[in-house]
Order: sequence, then structure tokens, then C-alpha cells
Amino acid sequence: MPRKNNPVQSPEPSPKVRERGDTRCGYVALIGAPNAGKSTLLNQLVGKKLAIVTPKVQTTRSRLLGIVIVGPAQLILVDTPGIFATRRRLDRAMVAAAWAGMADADQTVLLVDAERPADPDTGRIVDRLAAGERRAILALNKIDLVRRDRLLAIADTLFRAGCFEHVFMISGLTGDGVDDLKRHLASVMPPGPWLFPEDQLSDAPERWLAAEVTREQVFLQLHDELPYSASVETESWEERADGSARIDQVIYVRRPGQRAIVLGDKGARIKAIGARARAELERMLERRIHLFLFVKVRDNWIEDPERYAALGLDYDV
Ligand SMILES: Nc1nc2c(ncn2[C@@H]2O[C@H](COP(=O)(O)OP(=O)(O)OP(=O)(O)O)[C@@H](O)[C@H]2O)c(=O)[nH]1
Ligand SMILES: [Mg+2]
Repeated sequence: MPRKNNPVQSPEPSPKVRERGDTRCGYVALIGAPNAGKSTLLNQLVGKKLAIVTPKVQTTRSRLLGIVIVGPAQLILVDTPGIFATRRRLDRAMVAAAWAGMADADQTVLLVDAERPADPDTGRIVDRLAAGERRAILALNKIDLVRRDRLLAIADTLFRAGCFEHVFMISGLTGDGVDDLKRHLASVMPPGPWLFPEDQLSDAPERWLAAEVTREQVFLQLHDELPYSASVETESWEERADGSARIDQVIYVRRPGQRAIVLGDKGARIKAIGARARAELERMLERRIHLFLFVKVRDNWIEDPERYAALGLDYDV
């Protein structure tokens, strides 16, 4: 049974190379415009779904570590929120978290959606990398959607910015090209001891991952500004004698009208969100889950320092 605060355990034992003292270990930041496919790639690299993924922009709100062992190397992957031109405090905090994820990393992978290579957000990130003389790896993503000759032209144009030392053409979704990227990252990690136990896949507590699973359904099942006005917190987690767990979560929204939408006609929407989230949780945690969702209005959550701390974000940026 998984331990409560040390979430998902690796399915396979990794090689016992630590005793030999020839290990490598380092941080790899995955950065890019919203929707570039950072979280999809993190999940593909780790081989397990940790980060939530939706077709909507700005799905990821704070940094998440995914840990994977490749031969003698432990890669600590940092999924970050998309980087974009910001307005709200929450946006600023998300983007600050993304840049901070890169500042501490040994390697940076910039993901570019090959269908949208001229995206202005991507342009701004490339400019900032070039201005700061940061070297990065370019991962041209979603190659399953774009013709090969077009990919070469895109890579060529981006490469001229002068801040990329390697380019990989990948599909985070199908896994195409991801093994090459993984092997390359492993080979350039600095020598050193592994920083996490070899069976650990993430730094995120299960309570937080469980809240993310529900937030993913909020993003998938609700539209317009609602997903961006909502946050989810796990309030309680009760282990049951039969091996199952009862999880109570609150979906916070900003206005009573939004609460009504989340509940839906005769509670149909919240029921559907709960059903899908519960199924996902059971798959992720490999056990029976009883999920209870509550919807509360907290008008000012988006300006409340305590909520930022709960989300793992800095308030004052
Ligand atoms: N066809 C295709 N779709 C992809 C690929 N990678 C990601 N996607 C899709 O792109 C959308 C966004 O993926 P995410 O992984 O959530 O993107 P992200 O960069 O983490 O987005 P934010 O967290 O919002 O910044 C989802 O619908 C994914 O299924 C890919 O290689 N090919
Ligand atoms: Mg993401």
C-alpha cells in the first residue's frame, strides 16, 4: 500500500549502481508556452501519469517534480506552468514559478508546439533565454501533427536564436523521440549521488496530486472563465480498515453563480466531475476511493496569501 505522503512508487526496481559511486543526478526544467505539452512530456518521461493534462491553456499552476532513473542517472524533471504575458496575480505567480524552476536546473528543455512555432509567448521565452545567455535544449513537440520538412524548417529558424545546443523532435503524446531525449539528458547530468530514494516518482504529496486530479476534471468539464476561477484542495483523507480511503475535497469558486454551474442541474455536473475524478484516483493510487466533493464560494481566494501557500506559489511576485 502506498505511503501517505510519499506518493507513487516506481513499479520496477532500478539498478543498484549507487554502491559503485558512479551515479549522476540533476534537475531538468521543462519550460514553454502554455499548452506546449510540458506536462504530457513529464508523464511520458516518468512513465506514469503524475501531472494533469488538458487541451486548455494554463492547466499547470505550480512546479511539480517527476523523478526517473536512466541507468546510473537520476533525472529530476521539473514541470512548470506555461510562460505567458501576465495580468492577474495568479498568472504572475505561475510564471514566476516557471522561471524559478529553470533558475535552479542543470538543464533546461524548451518545448515548442510544432503546430504553433511562431507563438508570441514562445518568442518571448527564446528572447529571454538569449538575453540571459542561458543554453537550452529545444524539444520540438507534437511532431505527430506536422510534416517532416516543415519540422526541419521550424527547427532551423528557432536555432538561429543562438541559445540552443541540441534539438530533439518529439511527440510527448505518442512517445516518439522521447527515449533519445531521455538518454541525452541522462548523459549530461552532473556526477553526484541521487537526491531521492530510487522508488520515488514525485515530490508531491498524495493529497495534492488527488486535488489536481479533480482540478483536471474541472478543466475538462467546465468552460470559459470557470476553470481559471476555481481551485481544489483536499480537506481530509481517511484510511479505511478495508484498504480503501475516503477523500474529502473542496472546489473553491469565486462567485455564487459559478457554484451553481459547478453543481449543475440537480447536481449532475458535480456528480460527473466526482465520478471521473474517482476513477482516475483509483487508477493512480491502485485502491478503492470514496470521493466527496464540496463546492464553496471564496470570493477572494485569488488574492488570498494562504491559498497561494497551499498551491505552492509565491504571493509576492
Ligand atoms: N498531438 C499531440 N498532442 C499533444 C502532444 N503533447 C501534448 N499534447 C496535447 O496538448 C495539450 C496540452 O498538453 P499539456 O501537457 O497539458 O501542455 P502544458 O504545456 O503542460 O500546458 P500548461 O500546463 O497549460 O502550460 C493536451 O491536449 C495534450 O494532449 C503531442 O506530442 N502530440
Ligand atoms: Mg502543464
